[in-house]
This record gives sequence, structure tokens and C-alpha cells, in this order.
Amino acid sequence: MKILLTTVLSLICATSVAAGIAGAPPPFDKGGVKIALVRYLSAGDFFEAYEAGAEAQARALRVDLRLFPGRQNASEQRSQIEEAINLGVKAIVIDHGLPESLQDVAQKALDAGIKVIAFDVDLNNAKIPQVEQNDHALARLALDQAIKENGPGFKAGYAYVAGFAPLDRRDQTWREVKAANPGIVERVRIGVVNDTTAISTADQAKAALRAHPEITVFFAPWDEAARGVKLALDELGLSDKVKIYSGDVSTADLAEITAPGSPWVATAATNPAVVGAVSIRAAAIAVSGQDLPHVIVVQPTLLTQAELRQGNIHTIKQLNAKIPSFGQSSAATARWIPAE
Ligand code: SR1
Repeated sequence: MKILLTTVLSLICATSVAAGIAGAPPPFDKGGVKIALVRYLSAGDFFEAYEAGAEAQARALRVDLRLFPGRQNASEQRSQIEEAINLGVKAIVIDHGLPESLQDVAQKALDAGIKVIAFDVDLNNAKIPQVEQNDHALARLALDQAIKENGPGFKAGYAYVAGFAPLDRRDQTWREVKAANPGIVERVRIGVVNDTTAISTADQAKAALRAHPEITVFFAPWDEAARGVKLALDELGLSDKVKIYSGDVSTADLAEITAPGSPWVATAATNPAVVGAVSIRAAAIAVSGQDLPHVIVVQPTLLTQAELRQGNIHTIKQLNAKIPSFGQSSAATARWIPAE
């Protein structure tokens, strides 16, 4: 019975991707277009929501989306791109990764006539459009809020790992903000990227906060890191002494931010599902032969604890309804592309 059901379900899926979209340019008018999403990281709220958004947009486009999960393994990501090339995909979305291990294999895909879109990894190639979240604005929104609430002078902790394009861009803004406000002093820097970033960050943050009791602000511009700092503050009983300013948001984050006594007071974020959808739309537009800007931007929104509590907002769905510019993006759209 289970086998029969699975077979029927796969037939339904195959039929719907094979159907094509009336009025769409080739090859989308015929359906069955294969697009690969090759990732460097898959664990964490942002990456899960990004994938869900990419899948929803692919379904709406009747695209046969091939997903390659990220395990922070540069050579595996390279092999996955080779595999996607051999599968005969029409486009590859490369999501994060280390530029030096991807540039030649991305060029190999282009040489094979495959369109390539990069999300949050700078492949330094004029033929590869780049999707990003305006990371400078994202960091600026969070830091302006920190200055508004704490004044232009405070001792800060900072969570950062170099080598990831979005974090590097947010770091440029952090450096600019410190240079413009000499009273803001970075007392400690922590950072880790792994499958359990929040827990690993919590361990580092506990040591950092014990060593630097003068810290009153923590800038953690990735929600996994912010969750780790919050865990540390809760465990050390310091939640009323230090405020967290972050990047990113998820339904789980909203619960942490709005919880009574939470030190996580603001985040600047896009809806990651929207970013996933934009990445797939960009790939589809490239395959259709239409023009794309070189940089495709999804703009972030500042979300403060006070406004979230006041608006009784607890889920991403509620945020989408409350802030239309958060729930959708006009980036990489075309008349023939259905909404996800
Ligand atoms: C390790 S890089 C983490 C960031 O990637 C995405 O841009 C998310 O915004 C997240 O903060």
C-alpha cells in the first residue's frame, strides 16, 4: 500500500513539473526544467527557511529542483556542482561556500551552457549574478538601533567568522560604526560556524562574558549566534545587563526575542523564504534568456522587541501580513513567473 501511494505521489509530482506554464518563454512553456540548488550550509533556521522558499518557488514554476545539502565541506560542494552539471540542469544556484574552491567549477558550468546564480558567495565573475540581503544595510539597521538605545558609547561583544560574504559585509559596517563612534569599544570577539552554532557560540559567549563583565551590548549579526549569546546570558543570570542586536529572524527567534526579560532586543532581517524564492526566480529568468542585474538585492527590515511585543507578533506568517515588504520581494520577477 505504502509503495503504491509513493508511486502515485511521484507520478503526480512528475506530471506537475512536466506540464509547463502557458505563456512562459521556452523552456518553461514545456515544463520539466531542471535546476540545482547546491549549498554549503543547511543547518539552522535561516537555511531551512531559505530551502523551503526555494522549493515553493520551484513548484510554482514547475521546475524539477535538485537539492544538494550543505555539510560545510568545500570539496563535497565542488563534487555536487560537477554532479549537477552531469545531470543536465539548466541552472545552478550556489548558496554560500568558499569562493576559492568554487570559482573554477562554476566557470565549468558556464562553459557547459548552464546559468549560474550565487547567493551569499562572491564568485567574482561578471557572468554570475549575485543574490544578497543588503548586508551593509542590515548591520546598519541593527547598530543604529543599538546606538539609539545605548548611546554612542558602550563596551561590546561581537560574534563574527571571517570568510562568509554576508558576515564580511556586515563586519565592514561594524568597523565603520566603530570608527565613527570612538566610544563604542569591541572588548571581545567570538565566532563559530558548525551544525550546532548556537550551542557552540553559547560556550564561547559564557567564557567571554565572564572575562568581560563591562560588556553591555552584544552584536551578533547571525541569528544562530544571537541565540547562543542569549543562552549564555540566561545561564549566567546576566539577561538584564547585556542587550543583543542581531541579524536574521525565524518563528523560533521571535519567541526568544519577545519572551519576558529577553536580552535580545532587536534584529534586522529579511524573510529567508523570500530570499530562497528570489534565488530560484533569478535562475529561471537567466534560463529564459532575459536580463538580470548583476546584484539582486532583498532588503532587510528592522524588528524591535518593543514593536513585536506591541504588535503581538509571534510567527513569520504574522510578520508577512504585518509588513508586506518583508513577506515579498519584487527582486527577480517576471510577468510569466507565478508567485510561490
Ligand atoms: C555563516 S553565514 C550566515 C548568514 O548567512 C545568511 O546570509 C544569513 O543571513 C546568515 O546570517
